[in-house]
Amino acid sequence: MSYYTVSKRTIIALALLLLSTLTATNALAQNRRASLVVGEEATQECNVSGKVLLQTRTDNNHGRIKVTFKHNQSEYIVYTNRAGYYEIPLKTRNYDISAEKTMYLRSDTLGFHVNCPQGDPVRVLTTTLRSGDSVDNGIIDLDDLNFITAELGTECHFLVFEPLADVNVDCKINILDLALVGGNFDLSEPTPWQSPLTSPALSLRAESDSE
Ligand SMILES: [Ca+2]
Ligand SMILES: [Ca+2]
Repeated sequence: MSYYTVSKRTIIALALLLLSTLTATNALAQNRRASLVVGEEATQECNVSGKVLLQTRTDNNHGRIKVTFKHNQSEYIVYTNRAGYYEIPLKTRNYDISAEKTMYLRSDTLGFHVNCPQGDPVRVLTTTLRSGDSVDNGIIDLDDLNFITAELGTECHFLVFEPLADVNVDCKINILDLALVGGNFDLSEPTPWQSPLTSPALSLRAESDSE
């Protein structure tokens, strides 16, 4: 009888000890999983890349275009290379994106979600900036037409030449520049960003290398 009692107590004690050990282990594992998830979200980062085109420019010399990714009060700025390509490391977040350059209307897209996936780290974001804002005030209107009209007939080898009036950057200020302003007349910034495209990194790099 005594042997049975001791054994029963021992079994109960062992069971309680085992239960508390399992509970503690499970809690520890849960805490570890939680901290891993938080840590992963905080450090997920990938290269976001794309191209900004300038309307009417076909010479592959787009100059450096400013692209800004904004998240809350933080701004992440990158400049394109002269062919219009950019690449910037960003974390998984929502961003308001702007592309801007003098003489062109700014292009915006709001709340774009950058989600850095495993094994496919690059997203391709492309837009085209509208030309004709020679009087650089964010709207294409009569002021721009008058500004260009005053420079008609001049070419860039003249002693006096106003590059801001040369909308298509062909070294001549003529009817083509006026026509481009006419085509965008009354547009104002921001113009919408083109639908963001998602594509593997290889597509962008292949396109870039071919130019
Ligand atoms: Ca203007
Ligand atoms: Ca021109």
